[in-house]
Amino acid sequence: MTIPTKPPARSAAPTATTPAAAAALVASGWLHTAKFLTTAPQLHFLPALSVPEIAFVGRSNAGKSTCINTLTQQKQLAFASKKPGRTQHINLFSLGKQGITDAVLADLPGYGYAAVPKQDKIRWQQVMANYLVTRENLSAIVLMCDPRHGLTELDEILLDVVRPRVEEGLKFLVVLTKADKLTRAEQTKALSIMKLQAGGGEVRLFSATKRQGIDEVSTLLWQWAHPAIPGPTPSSPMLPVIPETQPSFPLLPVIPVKTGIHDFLDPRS
Ligand SMILES: Nc1nc2c(ncn2[C@@H]2O[C@H](COP(=O)(O)OP(=O)(O)OP(=O)(O)O)[C@@H](O)[C@H]2O)c(=O)[nH]1
Ligand SMILES: [Mg+2]
Repeated sequence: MTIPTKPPARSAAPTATTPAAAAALVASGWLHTAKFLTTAPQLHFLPALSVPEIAFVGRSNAGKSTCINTLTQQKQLAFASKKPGRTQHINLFSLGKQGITDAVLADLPGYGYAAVPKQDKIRWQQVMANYLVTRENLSAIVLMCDPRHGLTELDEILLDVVRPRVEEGLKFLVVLTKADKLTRAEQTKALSIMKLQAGGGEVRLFSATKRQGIDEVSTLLWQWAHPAIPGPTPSSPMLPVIPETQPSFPLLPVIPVKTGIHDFLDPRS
């Protein structure tokens, strides 16, 4: 007599138990499609694109490249390094299922690293300011900020540079990086301080090492890149829809001293 054997258990596909988890699954599946698209030392080398572009900006060493690698679940898509100033070009990564690009992530060079020669610093800050002001398909900015340092003068100048575009509808998110370096209480405090400074704008805690905040940030980026779709898939209205007519984002109180792009090129930084 042959004993019927049990069919081997199938490896379970990831399932979501809540609408938020379902949304995060869709968002991370989308982010995992990231592919290197191009790198540009200057703005005019970037291809003109019509899909939404989401730029990661912030101080050198804040964790921009690491965040991109973590969200896309790829170890070396963006170059991350202990040595500040690792990213020196604007690097674009395309996203989209079935090979159809529907958004692009941009990893920008960091600013504020003291050891960079002055001329290089000015050149890079200029490239960046030009990018933020003139890149037509730029639809969202993720400002990476190490909560142990808070917003620096250069971050605030960057906010002033992008403020007019944010008021016209550009999405804005502050990611508090390296949250693993803070205690729970410090994280809560940093989050509420930044929320106050961001004037009601989006703020999230994030840690690449502890894999904290990945779902929240992924879901938000997915929503921003797919504003016409009400949920993670057209048939499942799971994500809260971000109203198209959001009130203009007040960000930070206007800083009276430094307000222009030229101040962003502050050679003292
Ligand atoms: N503990 C901890 N370290 C992190 C985290 N994210 C990044 N780092 C570390 O911070 C350092 C800088 O990370 P990068 O991702 O290269 O920073 P960047 O903002 O891209 O830097 P530039 O390219 O110089 O502008 C690296 O040593 C990373 O391993 C995090 O969430 N937690
Ligand atoms: Mg980098």
